[in-house]
Amino acid sequence: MPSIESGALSPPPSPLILTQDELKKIAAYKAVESVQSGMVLGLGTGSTAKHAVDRIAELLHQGKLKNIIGIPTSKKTHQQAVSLGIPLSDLDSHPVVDLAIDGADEVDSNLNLVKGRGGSLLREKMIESACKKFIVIVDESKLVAHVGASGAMPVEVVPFCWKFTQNRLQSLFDYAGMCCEIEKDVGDLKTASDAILRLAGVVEHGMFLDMATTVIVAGELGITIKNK
Ligand code: ABF
Repeated sequence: MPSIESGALSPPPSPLILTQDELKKIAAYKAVESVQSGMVLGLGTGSTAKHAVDRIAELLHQGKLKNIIGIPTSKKTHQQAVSLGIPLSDLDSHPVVDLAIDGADEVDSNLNLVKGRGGSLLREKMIESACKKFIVIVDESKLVAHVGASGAMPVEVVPFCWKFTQNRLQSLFDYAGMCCEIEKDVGDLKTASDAILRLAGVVEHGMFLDMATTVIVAGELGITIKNK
């Protein structure tokens, strides 16, 4: 009877272990399947969104996508898109965006997001609040039980006396722990959002509440698509 021990049979293939970046690429490519010719696209920021921008450019150069206008969510994405030859514009010229594809730092079970640890939350939120459809692309490591579980909440403030503003944020929610206590201390995320935005000196924060229309999660067991 041939056996593995005898060398007659090859061992079963080891399960395919994908790297985090391969998972990000899978999620990104799946999202780009929703891109149609003629769309005005919000181009996201971060290592996951980078794959989506690369894929959009590839399809443009293959002639499989035409007449795409990109609205970049950061200077880095702007540079990437220029280098790839994606035609670009801005919200002033295109106040309605057909589709935005972007990464996130956290996704909770209600599709609420934490974004902005890459430092581009204001542009991201402006563009993604102007889009008809917002697809978020993540690997499974970004899934959290509640917003703020994996780290600090990004808050963009004006440079003028930023330490003063930081201290007010700290006292508002014991800021260092805000992320984990937010739903207990203030009842709900919207209340916390309003409280942060009322502070003079705050420009915007990294909670993207009720904004994602679809979240594509790539994990070791496959792709999960969550729709609002
Ligand atoms: C961006 O993607 C930011 O909002 C967020 O911080 C970042 C996540 O980056 P990555 O995809 O590299 O994890 O949209």
